[in-house]
Amino acid sequence: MNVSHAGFRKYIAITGRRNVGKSSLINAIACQDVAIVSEIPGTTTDPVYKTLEIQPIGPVTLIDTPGIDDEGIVGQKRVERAKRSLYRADVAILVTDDRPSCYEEMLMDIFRELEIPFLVALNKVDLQPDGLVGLYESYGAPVVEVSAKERRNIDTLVERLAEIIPVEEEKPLIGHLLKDTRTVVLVIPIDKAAPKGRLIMPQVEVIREVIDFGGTAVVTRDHELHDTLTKLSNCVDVVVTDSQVVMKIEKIVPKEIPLTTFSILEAANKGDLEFFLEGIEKLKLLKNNDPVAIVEACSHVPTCDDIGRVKIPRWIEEKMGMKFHYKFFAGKEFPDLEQLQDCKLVVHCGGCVLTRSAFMRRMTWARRLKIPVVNYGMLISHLHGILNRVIEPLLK
Ligand SMILES: Nc1nc2c(ncn2[C@@H]2O[C@H](COP(=O)(O)OP(=O)(O)O)[C@@H](O)[C@H]2O)c(=O)[nH]1
Ligand SMILES: [Mg+2]
Repeated sequence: MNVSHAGFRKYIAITGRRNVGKSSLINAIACQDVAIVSEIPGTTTDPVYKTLEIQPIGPVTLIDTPGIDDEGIVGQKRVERAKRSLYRADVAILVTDDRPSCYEEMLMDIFRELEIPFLVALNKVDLQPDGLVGLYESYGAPVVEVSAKERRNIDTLVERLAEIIPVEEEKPLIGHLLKDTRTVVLVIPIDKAAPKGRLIMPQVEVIREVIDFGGTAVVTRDHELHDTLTKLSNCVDVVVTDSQVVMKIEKIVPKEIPLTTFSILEAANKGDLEFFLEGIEKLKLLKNNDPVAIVEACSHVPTCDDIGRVKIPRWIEEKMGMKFHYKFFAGKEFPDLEQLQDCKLVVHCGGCVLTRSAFMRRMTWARRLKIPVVNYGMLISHLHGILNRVIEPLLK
């Protein structure tokens, strides 16, 4: 049985035509009246979120989506609205009480397109004629017969759901790069943008993992790196640097010593390295004045030499000879569909204030919107022509 690890809340979208029993099913799963159940079709007009804990899945948010067959909207608009309510979903339930119609087919197509695993809840089993199960199974979907009203088979439905929810494997951040010397050197420049008197999250996390793995972390500023490496007789497994000084560090670290950046460790740890590399490839397709979103997860006060607002646009102009139409976003909420719609690229910060799950959800969202994403650090390394060197240690 798949059990989600702590803190990773799963989003479950409950979809289907009007009046098939979506809201009733949410109530049955939650064992309480949370969604409005009514006999008048179309009561649920906007997605409604209900957060709870269900076993064996753990913390979940149930999304009660509006009926897909709403009369007011047709065609492409209908598809768009259905998709919109599904972008957050980790998994979906297609509720139905009848033979598959064009609406059920449309939803199954969307699930496949957005790569959302789903199952069919054949509801109102208390009223139903036989033979519907096979019809849905012929679409390759797992089917569970339930009665939301009588709370029949709900536990089986939840168990089947738990089986199809994708589980993210825990990956090490740096532990796997410890080799012979079990020593890493971390380069942390202390410039104007560095917070006073403390280290930032990715730095702390890397140090913590090195000692968890029984290794040694040597921490130094960029100015002292050369001396530090000499003192260690170059006997180190890897050097990890802040991306903002990577162009300078690359010249100091001898070629035989693996070099990477905090951003790359984070991207690899969150499973996004490949996705960001695709984003780097897509840079070639950008044209002058294309809209580009610069997205920062924390809302710090921008400094005069702010990385997102000043340095990155400047390096893009210097190295690519291009000026984009930048849209800046900051804060806990990822920009929504309208805000990102015409953007050709998202340049995202490392996301150190976000939990792993929150960050991955943003990347899933962007993937589904088909907007390429790069993170600050990887873009900086790419613009300075050293991305290959700094991703090399992670590709082994
Ligand atoms: N007989 C029967 N009726 C049900 C069942 N589940 C829901 N209903 C009824 O179907 C109607 C629509 O339910 P609702 O949950 O509002 O559907 P929604 O529009 O999909 O959210 C209500 O009258 C419910 O009481 C069931 O398992 N059996
Ligand atoms: Mg409803």
